[in-house]
Amino acid sequence: MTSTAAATARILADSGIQRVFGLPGGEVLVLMEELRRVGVDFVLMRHEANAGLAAAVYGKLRRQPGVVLTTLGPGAANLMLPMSNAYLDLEPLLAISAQIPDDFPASHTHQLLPLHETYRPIARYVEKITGANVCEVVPRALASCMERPFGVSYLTLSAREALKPADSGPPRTGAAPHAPRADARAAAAALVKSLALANRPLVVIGLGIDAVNAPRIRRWLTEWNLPVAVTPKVKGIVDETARNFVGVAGGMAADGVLCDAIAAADLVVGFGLDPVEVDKTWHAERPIHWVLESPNAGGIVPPGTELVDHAALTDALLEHAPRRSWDAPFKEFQDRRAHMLTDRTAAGRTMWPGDIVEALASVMPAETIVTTDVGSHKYLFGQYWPSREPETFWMSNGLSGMAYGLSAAIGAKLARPDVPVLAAVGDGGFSMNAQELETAERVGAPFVTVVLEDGSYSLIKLSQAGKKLPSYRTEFGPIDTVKMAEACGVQALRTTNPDELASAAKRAVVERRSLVIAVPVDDADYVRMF
Ligand SMILES: Cc1ncc(C[n+]2csc(CCOP(=O)(O)OP(=O)(O)O)c2C)c(N)n1
Repeated sequence: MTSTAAATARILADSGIQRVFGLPGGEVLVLMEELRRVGVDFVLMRHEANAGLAAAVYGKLRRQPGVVLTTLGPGAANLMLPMSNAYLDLEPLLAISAQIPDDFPASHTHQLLPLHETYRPIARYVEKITGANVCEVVPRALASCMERPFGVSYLTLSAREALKPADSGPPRTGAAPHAPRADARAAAAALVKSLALANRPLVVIGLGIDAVNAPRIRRWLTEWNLPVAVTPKVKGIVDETARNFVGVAGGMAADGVLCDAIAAADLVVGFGLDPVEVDKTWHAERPIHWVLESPNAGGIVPPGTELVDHAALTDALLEHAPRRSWDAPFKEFQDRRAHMLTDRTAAGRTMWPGDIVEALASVMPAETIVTTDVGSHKYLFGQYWPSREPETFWMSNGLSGMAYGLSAAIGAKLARPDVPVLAAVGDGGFSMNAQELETAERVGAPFVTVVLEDGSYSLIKLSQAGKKLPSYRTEFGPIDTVKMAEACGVQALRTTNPDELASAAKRAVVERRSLVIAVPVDDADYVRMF
């Protein structure tokens, strides 16, 4: 007899899932044991939210759903953050939790929550695993996560059901039919025609892009010498050190410059552009030539837009020669953007934030995966980290939830063990989940963490000032970052010198070990960048 837990584990293993992230309770121990038996590693983390965030990054990098497993009640409740993040940041996440068995008496209310009802609005597939349906619902949940745009599935399995015999049956994939697609050649011809009329075209690439298409899109942009901006979560899809790169549009530092650039464009091509990342309204006000191959977050397709296969479209575009040439039409905006990083007029006494980015970028290899937490430092790195390769920059942006940076770094390092990983986090976010540094050490996922220490939730403090409110309860007392890291078994140092920052980071990468570098910053320095 195969138990329902064993069948669940077998289906996950047969689907290529090698790791499940989570934090257990008594109700999931049988499933955990079955996972162990089929060779699926359980990545034990110190908070379910962190486990879910790490799982989704791990999964997306491996082109499969990330899987997080929690207990019922409080463990399941802690899934709200990562499931919301995966929902709004379009990351593939299968969340599995325990639940009170259906046949418990109605008087049993301890830890009973309406979990399916709670998560149904953000999970596209919600189901209870039973012995009768396990061979159908687990494959279907996995497949649903991978339907573009990626998203969330949620399954519950009670401890009692886990032990019941599973009906055998060939797993059904439950793959969704493809949405109808426009003719790629016709779509290419229409875009070529629009571009022929444009004096200042700007291609804005967004989260609806598949990284596998990066080489052909880069080739088209280069051959046509087209100005290009990206939204934060696809940083690296184009080489940000290239001449035609205009900047990162979507609420990062220098956003005013990017908004001005978009306003100055006479043609905006939204290549996989998903407004879920944009905290302004230009996407609704500007006419946009949409080039989408899957719906945007929330299943939205702008009226009149036909979906088109990006690979076929770009191949068709490459058959056309540009009908005109553009000579850096956004140079003024590119110069303004660059100036904001280097203009130290009235800089504070601590390390200039721009120097932190430059020092690290000068030593970290191009393939380094950078993760950020949420706050002023995200705006800084999101705009100015010079991403050079696809899938090398990870932030929470659709949701913008703190506690992402370290969790994402763990998921990224486990998915790409040969690539250096750098987490840039604020001292507020760091204190939310620094304990995961111990997880990283224990599971063999070393990375470099830079903690920008300003003693405040600076983005919120700056927002208070912007609203002419007094600074109130946005500053906190010091927790020694170095001691905190050391308490988790990770070496750490504090520096005020960019050269020392660069050489320490480089040494840690060469020696393949974790290092935490605390860098005091003055939050006032951010002001002129935003
Ligand atoms: C979970 C969560 N809680 C609150 C917020 C609101 N918030 C956005 S940025 C920020 C400040 C973060 O402070 P810190 O991590 O020190 O980064 P800094 O802004 O100083 O760079 C806060 C509280 C959020 N985005 N996510």
